[in-house]
Amino acid sequence: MDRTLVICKPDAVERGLVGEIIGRFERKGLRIVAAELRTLDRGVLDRHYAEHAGKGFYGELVAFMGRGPALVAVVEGPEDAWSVVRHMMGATDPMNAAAGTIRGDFGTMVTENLVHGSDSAESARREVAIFFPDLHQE
Ligand code: DAT
Ligand code: MG
Repeated sequence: MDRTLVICKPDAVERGLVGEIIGRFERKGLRIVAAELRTLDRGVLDRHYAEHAGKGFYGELVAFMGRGPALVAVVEGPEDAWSVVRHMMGATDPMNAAAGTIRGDFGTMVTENLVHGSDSAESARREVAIFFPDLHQE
C-alpha cells in the first residue's frame, strides 16, 4: 500500500467540510491510517512549507494555516495515493480548479483552499514523517 499526507486546512474545519473532504477520499477507495485535529505551530509549518519560505505569500500562508485546528491525516491506497489525492483536490487556485474537485466545488480563495496533499512520493514520505513521526513507514 502507498501512503500520503492530507491536511483539511483550518477553513475546512471552520466551515464543517472535514467530513465531506475525508468522505470523498474514503469513497474513492483510500483508507485513513492516522488522523488528528491539531493547531499547527510555526515550527511545524516552517518545516512543512520549507519550499515556499521567502515567497510573497508565505506570511499569509502560515498565519492562515495556524489560525485554528486542522485535521492532519495519512491516507493509503494501492498505488500512488499522493496522485489520487492531488487529482481529487484540484488546482491550487480554486477559481481555476475543475468542478468535481474539492477546491473546485468548495473554494474561491487561493490561500483558503481547503486541503493539502503531498505533491510526489518523496514529498509524501517527508511530510508523513513530519506530522506522524511515530507511524511505521514501510
Ligand atoms: P498546493 O497546495 O496546490 O500544493 P503550493 O504548494 O504551490 O500549492 O502552495 C502551497 C499553498 O500556498 C497553497 O495551497 C496556497 C498558498 N499559495 C500558493 N500560491 C499562492 C499565491 N500565488 N498566492 C497566495 N497563496 C498561495
Ligand atoms: Mg504544494
